[in-house]
Amino acid sequence: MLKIAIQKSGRLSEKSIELLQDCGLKIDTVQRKLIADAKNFPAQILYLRDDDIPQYVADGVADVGIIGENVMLESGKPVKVVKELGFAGCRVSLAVPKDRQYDGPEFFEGKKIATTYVRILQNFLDEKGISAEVHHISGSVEIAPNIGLADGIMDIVSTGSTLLSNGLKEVETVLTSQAVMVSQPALTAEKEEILEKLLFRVNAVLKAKGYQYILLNAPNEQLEEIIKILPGMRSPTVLPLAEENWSSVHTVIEDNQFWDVIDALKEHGAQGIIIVPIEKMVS
Ligand code: PRT
Ligand code: ZN
Repeated sequence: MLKIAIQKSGRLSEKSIELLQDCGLKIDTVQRKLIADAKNFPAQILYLRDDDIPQYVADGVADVGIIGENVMLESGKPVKVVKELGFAGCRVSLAVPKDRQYDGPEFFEGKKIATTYVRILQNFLDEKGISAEVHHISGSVEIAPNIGLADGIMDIVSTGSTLLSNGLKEVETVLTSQAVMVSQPALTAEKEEILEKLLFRVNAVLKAKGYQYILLNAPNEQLEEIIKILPGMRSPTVLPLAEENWSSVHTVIEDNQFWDVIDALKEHGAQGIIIVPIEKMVS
């Protein structure tokens, strides 16, 4: 049995559940008790606060967990990243009031900085050889400069609108973060085997997310050119159409490549172009 810790409620919860469900795990999402069994996979889901997950995984209460890299690094717990999951992307950045002149990290020498991420901030300051006063705040960090509590802050930034609406500007990206699956460094052979199985499925799901399936009809005399345009995984499938001298071409393309090739495809007479999402991809 593999115990998988995910965030109970917050920015990571829905995506974590969706990922596990896409991997074929049947999870009861209605009740969200502390622990629930997956019905058709040897796993148990633990719903926790994200900040508690590194500790639980390090202690072996959970075997793996899904958290933001920021939370993992801030915890300083001995857990290892087994898979980058590509969602909940954000930056952990330093910001100062927008009218302050900023010429580099030396700005913070002798200044007060408010943050939730004390460890990450201290590591950054040590690396730059800067000594500053670090104030730990657990929420609404962005208001600290306005109420005179700090000269600057370090916080999570996604679109930047929170900083903007508080009259702050982002001046240093200390860390870029995404959701990751972490595990205990020493799993038993049995758990390791279940994790391998899960990771195989996770890879298939994530890989499929970056690709689309394209189908189109092409006049035979243009087939060679059209195939050259399509940046497929291997050579595309070509099937004859009922209409003479026409073929149907199927292949896989990367998510955003479609718009790069559409004009060229049309120029070579491609018609009936269909793009469909791929659910799983195993290569
Ligand atoms: O209750 P629990 O402790 O489990 O959850 P939480 O409140 O600590 O975390 P939650 O659910 O807010 O975030 C979970 C994880 O999502 C974080 O640890 C990050 O890894 C990731 N993440 C991605 C974000 C954001 N984007 C984000 N934008 N976490 C927080 N924010 C907040 C940020 O704190 C700031 O207030 O959004 C604001 C900034 O957003 P912009 O778009 O205005 O820049
Ligand atoms: Zn949290």
